[in-house]
Amino acid sequence: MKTLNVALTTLVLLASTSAMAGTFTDYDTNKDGVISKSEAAASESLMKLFDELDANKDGELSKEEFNK
Ligand SMILES: [Ca+2]
Ligand SMILES: [Ca+2]
Repeated sequence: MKTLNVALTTLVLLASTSAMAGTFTDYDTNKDGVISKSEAAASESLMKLFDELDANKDGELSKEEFNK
């Protein structure tokens, strides 16, 4: 059981590290090249910035919009 716990902890740490890195591909979970609002919801801080970043107001973030 101890081994399993260590493995799970490692997974959680890895997951939170990649969330914190916050790269475009991390958020674009369905890999369609844009971040939808539901994908952005994975990050509270991204969600707060979403409307600001969505320059053309189409409800999705392109890579260009995300990198601003
Ligand atoms: Ca997407
Ligand atoms: Ca947009």
